[in-house]
Amino acid sequence: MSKKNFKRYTVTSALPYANGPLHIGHLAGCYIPSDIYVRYLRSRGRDVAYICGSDEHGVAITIKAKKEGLTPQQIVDRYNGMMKKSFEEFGISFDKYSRTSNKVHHETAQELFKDLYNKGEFIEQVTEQYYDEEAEQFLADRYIEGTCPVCGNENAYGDQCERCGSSLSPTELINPKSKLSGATPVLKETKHWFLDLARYSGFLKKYILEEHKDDWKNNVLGQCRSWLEAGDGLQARSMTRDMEWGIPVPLEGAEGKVLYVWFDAPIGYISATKEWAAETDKDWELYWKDEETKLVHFIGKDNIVFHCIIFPAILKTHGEFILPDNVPANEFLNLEGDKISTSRNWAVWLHEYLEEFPGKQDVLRYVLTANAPETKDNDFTWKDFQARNNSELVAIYGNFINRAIVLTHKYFDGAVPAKAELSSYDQEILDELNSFPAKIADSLERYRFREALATMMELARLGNKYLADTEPWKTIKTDETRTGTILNIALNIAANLAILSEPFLPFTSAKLKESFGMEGQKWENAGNADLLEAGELVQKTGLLFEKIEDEVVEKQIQRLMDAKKENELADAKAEPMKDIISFDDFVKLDMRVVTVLEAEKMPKSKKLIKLKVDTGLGTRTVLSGVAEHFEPEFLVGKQVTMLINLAPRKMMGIDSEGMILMAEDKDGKLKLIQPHEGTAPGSTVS
Ligand code: B3M
Ligand code: ZN
Repeated sequence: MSKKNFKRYTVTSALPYANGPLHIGHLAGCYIPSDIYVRYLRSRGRDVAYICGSDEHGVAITIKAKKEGLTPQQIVDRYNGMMKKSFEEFGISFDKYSRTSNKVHHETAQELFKDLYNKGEFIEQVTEQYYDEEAEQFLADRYIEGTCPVCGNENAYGDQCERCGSSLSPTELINPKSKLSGATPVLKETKHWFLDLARYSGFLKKYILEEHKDDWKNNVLGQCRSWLEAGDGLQARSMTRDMEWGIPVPLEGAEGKVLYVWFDAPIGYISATKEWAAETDKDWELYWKDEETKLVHFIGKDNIVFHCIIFPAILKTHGEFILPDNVPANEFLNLEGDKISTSRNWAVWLHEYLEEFPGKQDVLRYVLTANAPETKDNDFTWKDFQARNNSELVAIYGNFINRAIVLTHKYFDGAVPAKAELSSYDQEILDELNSFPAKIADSLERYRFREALATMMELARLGNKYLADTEPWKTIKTDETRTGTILNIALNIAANLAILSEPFLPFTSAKLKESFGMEGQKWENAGNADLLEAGELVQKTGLLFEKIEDEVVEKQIQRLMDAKKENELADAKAEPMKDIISFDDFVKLDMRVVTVLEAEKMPKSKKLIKLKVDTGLGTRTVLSGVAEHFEPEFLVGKQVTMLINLAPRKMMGIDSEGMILMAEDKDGKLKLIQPHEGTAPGSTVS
């Protein structure tokens, strides 16, 4: 069970690889939930360090660099800047967004590695690892792809299958292929340092399966259990790699080797905290070593094993660090029924979203929270986005607040009217209002963000219902005092929303707080109808949310359909079609069935066979590049197709008078094109 009251919080969210722009899957996976949690904690006056940064090492980066013909440094510089900007634009309120290429981080990771080394925690082992003979390089992790032995996914990585979440070692893959050259890799010996995870299994079982069995999420416990209770136990994992890009292994005899990215990345949380502390005059150690600090890691489900097994094992072995109190991992968000994929452009990119929907960050934050993949994979659809905007944010939240403010301006010149005698219905509403902060807080403390958001919206619904039931637009005709009471209560419900919706809708909350002149108000102030005092002026907010029309979302859907079409083309098994030609062009080709009379290999040529063929118009000599596919004897007597009016070409001193046509499949295998039964040489083909 999570203990007691904590004095401070260290909250992290997974360090995204700096190898591409951010999309909605990132936001929904761990950045929005952590930001909601942290904003809530701050509103409660808690001491928080909210830490993140770019993960700049590992094969994900070097592969991207290779693809673009840039250096890894150029890649991480580009995407670190882009990601940082997107986070800021969406209000993800990190206290520190750092980078794992920073010096502090290199030093911190090396120190921790050294510490484990000195304690004898590593098994130093020469093992056989996959090596690409064409690229002359060992193939770490994602440089190898193959079929997952667990679920059959043909594109599993050497370290992990993204489809079923299994953690793999490269030699487990069926049909391994090098991502560098496409070649089948060979095994070659190399020395590495392995963390013997089996040593920690007793401690990990107690820490996770006993101490946290009641407060960690089921999806997280489930994965941990399958690891910790696996028949063959936890396998030793290498914490080093043969690569150039990364943090050098700080040992003698380890030249050309770097720390495994999953060794150094979580340590990035610590390094970033050090940087933040130095900038703000805090003591970083309190945030990582004091038992009264609550450490919470927000991640996606593909990162569970690293945060729940490997990183705690490292922290525990070091001895001075606290362990994560919780690791609230989300499942995956899909998009319109398909897995989000960067390479297939099947994503909603954050920077593109803002171009299409400027100023609508809160709408996306809202939809991604309402539909968060908290307990199972979930689907983002543009129709759902539109529906939630129009029928929830506009029709409920926005409508309520707008009515309260507009009516106050209409009847009371924008000044909060006084409350007079309360009806029993008013009292009921106020009692209900009073219960909201604790209800929402309770959900948030248990990482149930959808539930918390739904409860916040219940309050907006309550406000709407209150206005509908009390009808101030009618009472104003007869009873101004009563109308004043109603609007006072309605405005105070709106003011409560300004506080209680802040974690979810920070931009909207800021506008509201400004309208109400309540900038400093925090969670503790909420729950009552005394937030706004009689006589205070409230400003009009303008439209908080506006309706999204069909054309707008249809355009987005169309964009995705275009991407799908492009993917289908790229996936097609055959070569893409060449440019269209005219019929006149076509009839210029004179193709005939010919019979092979003689065939012999050309001396000194690997590829060429010299053929003598009967074209029906006479015999001809043709050189054909098929020696690697057919034996000359095989060809003799065969009928094949030939282009007979191709201008003669001289090859190796011989005139080749035409071209034998062949079918070639994607793997480059050649097949003869033959009539299905014997036909006279010289028969035309058209
Ligand atoms: N960069 C994995 C990922 O982006 C990795 C997370 C590191 S958290 C320490 O999925
Ligand atoms: Zn799998």
